[in-house]
Amino acid sequence: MRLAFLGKCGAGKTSLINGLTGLSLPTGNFRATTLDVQQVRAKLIRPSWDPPLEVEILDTPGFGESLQTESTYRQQYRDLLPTADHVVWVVAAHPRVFRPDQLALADLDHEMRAGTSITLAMTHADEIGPNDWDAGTDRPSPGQEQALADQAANLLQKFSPYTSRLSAQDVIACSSARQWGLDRVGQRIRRALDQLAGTSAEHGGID
Ligand SMILES: Nc1nc2c(ncn2[C@@H]2O[C@H](COP(=O)(O)OP(=O)(O)OP(=O)(O)O)[C@@H](O)[C@H]2O)c(=O)[nH]1
Ligand SMILES: [Mg+2]
Repeated sequence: MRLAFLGKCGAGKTSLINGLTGLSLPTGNFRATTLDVQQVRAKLIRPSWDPPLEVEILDTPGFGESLQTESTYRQQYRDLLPTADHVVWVVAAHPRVFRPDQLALADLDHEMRAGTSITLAMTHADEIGPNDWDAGTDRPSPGQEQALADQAANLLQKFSPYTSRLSAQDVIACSSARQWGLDRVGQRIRRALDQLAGTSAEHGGID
């Protein structure tokens, strides 16, 4: 099974891959970091599943970084998307600008195969307003929980005109920095792959 991770530059694609697999692919703090498509075989360690599911992962350079990189990257996405069994679209929860995602999705949705579904991973959940992560329980504060629910609905509304592959259950909030919500992302991916493989088995736990 082949998973393609797409999203805006710096959205947290590589960090999420690392969190789901235990890999240590390079991430960057301020500058575009994944500059070429990276293809790696890895085991999904979230949620824990015996035996662990081995998948092929395509990490991609982020769109929206610059006018100079845009057309090259778009062509790379067009080339790889027909080969993907599932797409993890990574979007940071806190910014308010989704035009680059809309443009990319409008351009790329028809490149995906008919049976390919999308997980919308809403990363950086720890940074959404009111930015008061509950350090005691290591999870979003009640205010952040509300903001994440609102933002999930907002994202669904923003993305839905450009794809019919998304419903409310496909939008999953998570934080790679806090290792929160990653089991739910893994669970959603596995459900999609199970469906593709023609099984309805449910596996693993949810954090
Ligand atoms: N607070 C917080 N920081 C995160 C999270 N996910 C990623 N980051 C940080 O965001 C920055 C960018 O993360 P990357 O994983 O490199 O993002 P990317 O989408 O792969 O970036 P490109 O490869 O440049 O497109 C890094 O400093 C990460 O540590 C998160 O959930 N919460
Ligand atoms: Mg990256």
